[in-house]
Amino acid sequence: SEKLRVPEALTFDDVLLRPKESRVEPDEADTATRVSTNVELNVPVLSAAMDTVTEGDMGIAMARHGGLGVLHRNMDVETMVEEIERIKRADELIIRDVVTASPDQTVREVDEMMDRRGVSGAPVVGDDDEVLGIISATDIRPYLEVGEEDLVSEAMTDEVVTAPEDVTAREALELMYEHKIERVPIVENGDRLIGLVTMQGILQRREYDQAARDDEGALVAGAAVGPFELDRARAADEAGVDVLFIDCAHAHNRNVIDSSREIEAEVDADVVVGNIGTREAAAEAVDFADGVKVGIGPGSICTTRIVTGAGMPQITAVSQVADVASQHDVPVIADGGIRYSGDAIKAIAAGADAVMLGSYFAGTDEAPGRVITMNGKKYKQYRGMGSVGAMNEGGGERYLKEEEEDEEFVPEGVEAATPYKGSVQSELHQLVGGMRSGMGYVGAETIPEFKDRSEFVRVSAAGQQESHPHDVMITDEAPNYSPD
Ligand code: RVP
Repeated sequence: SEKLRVPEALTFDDVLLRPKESRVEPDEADTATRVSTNVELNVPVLSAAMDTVTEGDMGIAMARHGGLGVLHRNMDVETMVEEIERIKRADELIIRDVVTASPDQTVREVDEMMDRRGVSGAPVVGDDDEVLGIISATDIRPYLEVGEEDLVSEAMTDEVVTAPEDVTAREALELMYEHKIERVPIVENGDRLIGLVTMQGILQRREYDQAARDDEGALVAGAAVGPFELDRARAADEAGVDVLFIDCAHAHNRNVIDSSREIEAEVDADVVVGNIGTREAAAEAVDFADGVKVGIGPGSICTTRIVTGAGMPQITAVSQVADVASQHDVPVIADGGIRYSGDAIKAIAAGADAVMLGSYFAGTDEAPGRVITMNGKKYKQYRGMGSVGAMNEGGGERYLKEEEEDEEFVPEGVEAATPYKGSVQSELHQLVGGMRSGMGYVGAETIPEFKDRSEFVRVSAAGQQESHPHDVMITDEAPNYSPD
């Protein structure tokens, strides 16, 4: 029958990268990429918009290491705004939320306050925020025990070196060097305090030389919004989010596309539309979107394909969408199903510009939730946003229509536990390291070159078995491989 003349669709385990002549050492491979038309990353990796994966801590960690965290939307709009601001402020040169002292506090009061707020120095300001001096632990030390009731105005350093708002890190460092100081208050209109630059802050920024930053040097931030959540989209945009992700299990839906268009027209941030998995869906989305996200059912905690019978194996889905999106110069993100670094680089070979992962990062310290112990092993919770637990907390909209909200859920995800993994930094190191090595095997120095140059071979079941360690008993676990 016609109906049974069906096209084949492939996923990660069905293919391997064909090795090619190479002059590229893995550590020379450049992983810079675009996640959306206007936002660049230094590593092509995103953490999933899931309530057991990405909140502010993960967002900060991902951006510091060159990628992007996408905040989930199972939090109210105000909380999301705070989390976006937290990411944007994390590595700012100028601290805006400055801890200040007043001249008529006692030394003891200021000492306690600095302790409580975790700072080792504070500008001293008058009633109109004019800078009168600066007080640090060094100024306070001689007053301990004997002069604790003396006033700040006496103990502070009153010759203060300040700088204007447009100071660069280099200029601030020069001032600090010249005057042997560690803090420079930032002032406007002569002496009104508006911020503070610290030596500690500058050194911290320097540590993250791979960080993904916006034009002003702040970390990049991403956030998910429901396809009909115009208010959330506006609020996140105003808070300074760089990329908004329209978060929908099946974005190739008339209402979702129309509403996404409206959101795109209203915000300054880039808008990525997803998820999709076919050429036709891509053709609709690339018409207005700054990026498209691919994945119908590949997620580790996803039961969409089982429950609904619909889906698209991920390598085929990515390559179909990429065929269309590349003609419009719209970046593609491969979302879901990535277990190993090899899967991630295969997704890029299939045409993705970046990959999004949930389970890979859910067990790290930076993911929300606490560590649980079962049978002497450590785990963290990881659940689908279409699971009963997540939907009860507000994520349901991704998987069902609004009018169904009061009814019993038909979930499309499960709730699970995933091994505890420690810091996300070492996970990213393995993930990106493996991807670079993959670029080396294909002889490509950059992501665009790799997308062009890579070719797949088809793998049989026997070939697949050969790929994994076989006929041995693994004695020591590798940091980047565990048998499923
Ligand atoms: P994985 O990395 O395989 O764990 O997949 C993560 C992705 O799975 C998410 O980015 C999202 O697209 C998808 N997801 C999230 N919740 C569910 C679900 O409940 N079905 N699916």
